[in-house]
Amino acid sequence: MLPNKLNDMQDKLEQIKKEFIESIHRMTNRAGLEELVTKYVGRKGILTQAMRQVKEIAHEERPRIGKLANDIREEVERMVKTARQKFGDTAEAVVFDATVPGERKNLGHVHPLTIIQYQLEDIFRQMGFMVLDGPEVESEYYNFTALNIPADHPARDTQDTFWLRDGNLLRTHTSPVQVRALQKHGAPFRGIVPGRVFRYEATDASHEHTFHQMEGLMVDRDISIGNLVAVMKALLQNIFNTTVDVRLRPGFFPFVEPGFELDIKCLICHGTGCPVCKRTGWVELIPCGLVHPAVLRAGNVDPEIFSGFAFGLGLSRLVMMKYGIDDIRLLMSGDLRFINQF
Ligand code: FA5
Repeated sequence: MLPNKLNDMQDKLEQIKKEFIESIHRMTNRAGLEELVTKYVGRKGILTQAMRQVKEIAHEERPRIGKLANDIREEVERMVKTARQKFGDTAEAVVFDATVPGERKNLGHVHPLTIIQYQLEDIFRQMGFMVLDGPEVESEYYNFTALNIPADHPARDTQDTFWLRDGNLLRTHTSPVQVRALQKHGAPFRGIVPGRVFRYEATDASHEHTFHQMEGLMVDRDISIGNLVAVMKALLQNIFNTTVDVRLRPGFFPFVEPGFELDIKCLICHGTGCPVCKRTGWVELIPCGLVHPAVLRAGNVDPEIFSGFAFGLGLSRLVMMKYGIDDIRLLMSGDLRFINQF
């Protein structure tokens, strides 16, 4: 081979090396790196082909140029190995680029009913109440009879009931858990029971067939209406963070004596009258009273020793008052335009 051809080959190899080094330094991801590897050391790669031409060089110069080509190839392979480690093992791996805008993940969030339920649970836990659950498919005994509502009692008619074929029913209120809890835990007892209840009734702005209540029960020695009022005040102050107008009036429930209705001034119309408060300016929120001795006895608690108070908060209505929701049916509608406002 002529000397200038020899120099050409040497220059060519040096040039290939220079270009490869520049390219690999600019590389930002694994996929690009693999393309570069194919371009230089693939079967038809630039360096591979140049190495084949080494055979054409004069015999005596071949070892020197051959060594140069091999050295370059080894260096290329070393650099590729280091780059592969940097970009990770898979072809998809990419380098972290802090300037790329983040991907917005569509996370779910807690339903307004659950927000208030959790808030109530916190308030009551601080006052030493346990949080309980109870069955939604309930027996007639726990839903009515144990609560001092015998089969022929007209109070059964005030809670229109979904009866099941087997004689059980969908619980019409959370009160059945009062007796279940006393039977299980005995007295003294403090507990709340948030949960879903069902009534076979026509729906309107403040009535649903499926809605949420939260039962509260405190049984101990010398429990009075004073304890009941103090706990109701703590509940309302914590939820509303401000004073709200309430009124306490007599109410009849066979499982309390005396019984009350605690109403809150409607926070939708501020007392002027609207469909939610049926134009009265007041919303029935927390029926309550002192636990009837018959209920304590059903729970195996001696009414001569213990007394207690109970309440049945209309949780769905509380949520409506808290957030200014003017139709209860929105709560369970599943409409994301509504849900996403919370
Ligand atoms: C009861 O369910 C009694 N168990 C409450 C109770 C417990 C009284 C403990 C005394 C001691 P009432 O049927 O009034 O009572 O319902 C309680 C609350 O649930 C009502 O004040 C109201 O806020 C809510 N409520 C009742 N019916 C519906 C309905 N269809 N849709 C939405 N909320 C309702």
